[in-house]
Amino acid sequence: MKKNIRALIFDVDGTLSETEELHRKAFNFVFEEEKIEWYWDFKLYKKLLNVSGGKERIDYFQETVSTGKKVLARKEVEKVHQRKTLLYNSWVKEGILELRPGIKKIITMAKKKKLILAISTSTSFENVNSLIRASFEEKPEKLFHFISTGDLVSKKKPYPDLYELVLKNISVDPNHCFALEDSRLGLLSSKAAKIPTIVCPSLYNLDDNFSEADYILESFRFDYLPKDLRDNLSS
Ligand code: XBP
Ligand code: MG
Repeated sequence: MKKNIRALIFDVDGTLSETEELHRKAFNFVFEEEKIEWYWDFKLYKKLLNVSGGKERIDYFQETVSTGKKVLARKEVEKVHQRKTLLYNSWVKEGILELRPGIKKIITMAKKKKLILAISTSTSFENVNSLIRASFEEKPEKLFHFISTGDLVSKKKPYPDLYELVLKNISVDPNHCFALEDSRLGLLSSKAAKIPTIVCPSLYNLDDNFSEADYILESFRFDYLPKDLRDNLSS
């Protein structure tokens, strides 16, 4: 029997768009500006992505990966992260990022079918806003019924809080939703909220373990989507 899908819940970083290289560039830019002697290369950043949220990532780096000594106090972490967010947003507004192939079509078709669309992301509303405006020329609130962002919860992914906040606000049974994710932390978060999840790994997550996923895709392009989702989008 065809699954009746009422809502699609999108992760942002790595799912809507391959954003992490731009986040990394922004972090490194600020470290250099502030004369902090850190440089996060691809390999190191991959490890740091085990922690979601930019500020949490800086803390994890200084407490665990780096010397184990805190170089930056809380206030300085806040300052670095604020500047990083400003830079990141200025680049996103210039149109540097593209949506991942297939994403625009899913969103456009789902809108036509009057499915409920929502967002669940560890990043900030500010970052979501710039990406959506640059990609759709629309306010995110016009496309998405509810936008669950890292600033609204105390526990980001892999905890279920961001997804549970979406479910509470859209009032849809998780079995009638699909979460779309790109990473193991994201998958653990959506599954902890009992939401069937489609994973299409992003650049940094190609070799992650996605055994709990309901579907693992090579691409978000229409032809690669699970039949249940294709049927709901087109019938
Ligand atoms: C991924 C993240 C984010 C970004 C940085 O979020 O962990 O932390 O790397 O974001 P998701 P901030 O996949 O849930 O969208 O620096 O704004 O915290
Ligand atoms: Mg992600």
